[in-house]
Parts: sequence; structure tokens; C-alpha cells
Amino acid sequence: MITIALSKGRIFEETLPLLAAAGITPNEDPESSRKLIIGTNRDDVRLIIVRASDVPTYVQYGAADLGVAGKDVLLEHGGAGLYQPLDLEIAKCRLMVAVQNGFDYEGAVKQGARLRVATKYTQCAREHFAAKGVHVDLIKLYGSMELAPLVGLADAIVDLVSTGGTLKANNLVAVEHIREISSRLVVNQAALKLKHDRIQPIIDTFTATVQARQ
Ligand code: PRT
Ligand code: MG
Repeated sequence: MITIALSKGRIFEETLPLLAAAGITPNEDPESSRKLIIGTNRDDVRLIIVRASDVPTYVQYGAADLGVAGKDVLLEHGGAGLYQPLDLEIAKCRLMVAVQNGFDYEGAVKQGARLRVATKYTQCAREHFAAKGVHVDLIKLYGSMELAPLVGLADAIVDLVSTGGTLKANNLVAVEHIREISSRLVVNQAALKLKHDRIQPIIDTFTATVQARQ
């Protein structure tokens, strides 16, 4: 059995065409089904539906052989035990620093002020501000980072931005680009060796499909 870990929403939707190219069709839609294990048209392939940030953990421990995870999630996880053979170029966005409209971020940085930064991405944020020599107090949040500057919890946030609509709706502006983010195929290193004959063709088909799109 080959087990593939995916999260609901954009990752599932954008992985579907890649699975289809590899001849894999889920038997159910995770958006409407409450099942966490979803069979496919192939007897030897199943999908498990987990939180986006839990995908690397399932693959690391071999509970899933393969998975799809955002680079943001992989950077926070650290990537131990994971082989990352392919950038799928899906679920693209940017990791950015944002502040409330009117907050003088550049000025605060120039003055050497200590900034309070709220984020789910504490590893990436720590590295980013350390490289810039900016002193920060990081405040770990699990979601809705956009709220933090509006209620005085933080001076700035580090969050993912795709359309920019969420920042705009909350009177925030992006002031710094940290990195581009897309989702990667992750593979359990031991499974790749033990189930090579079944996993490698999936990697190869995904690779060819992604390349054909460029
Ligand atoms: O939602 P949940 O808490 O379960 O987990 P999650 O947010 O990690 O999962 P999900 O499915 O929302 O995101 C999965 C992956 O998609 C992330 O790990 C990213 O790699 C990628 N991705 C791409 C995004 C976005 N675009 C994105 N826009 N993840 C989150 N967002 C959020 C962002 O955090 C912000 O709140 O959408 C909002 C901004 O969107 P715009 O379009 O208004 O700019
Ligand atoms: Mg989300």
C-alpha cells in the first residue's frame, strides 16, 4: 500500500491533476466526506487527510510514504527524514512582513527599535530578522495573524500573502518580502528505498507534469 498525505483545500485541489496524471483518482471528496482515509481507483494507493502543518510529520515517521506540503510548513518543520525531490509549483504565495497602514517600519528598523512580531512562522521570522540585524520579540500565533497589529498585540506580522486581499481588508501593508513559497512533494526516505518500484513512477509522472506546465 502507498499512502499519500494531503491537506484539504488548495493543496488537495491543486494536487488532484498531478494524481490524475499518475492514474490515481480519489473515491471521495474530502471537502464533503468526513473520512480521513480516502481510497482511490488503485487498490494499492490511499490518501490520508491531515492538517497542512502535520503533513511532514506523517511522512517523516512513515505513516505516509508521500505527501504535499508548503515550503513554509517544511521550513518550520525542519525537514528531518524527508526527501524533497520536487517543487510542484502549486499553492504559490509569498512570505512577507506586514504592518498596520501608517506604521513607520523602516523608521523603526533604522532607529534600532525592538519590534514585536506576531507569526505562525517563528523559525523563518527569527532567521529573517537575525540576518537583518533587527531585534524582535516573536509572538507565536496559530492563525489570523492579521488581527495582531490592529489590537496592539504586535507591531508587525510575518504571514503568507497571495492576492493581498486579506492585508487590504484589515488595513495592513506589506513592507518586506522574505521569500517565495510553493508546495513540494515530500517522500519518506526509507519508503523510497523499500517501495521504489511503486513510488519512483509517481515522482517521475509528477516531475514530467510539472515540467510540461513551465
Ligand atoms: O488552514 P489551516 O490552519 O488548517 O492550515 P493552513 O492555513 O496551513 O492550510 P491551508 O490549506 O490554508 O494552506 C496550505 C498551504 O497553502 C500553506 O502552507 C501555503 O504553503 C499555501 N498557501 C498559498 C497559503 C496561501 N497561499 C494563503 N494565502 N496558505 C495560507 N494563505 C493565507 C494567509 O495565511 C493569509 O491569511 O491566506 C491569507 C492571505 O491570502 P490573500 O489571498 O488574501 O493574500
Ligand atoms: Mg489556512
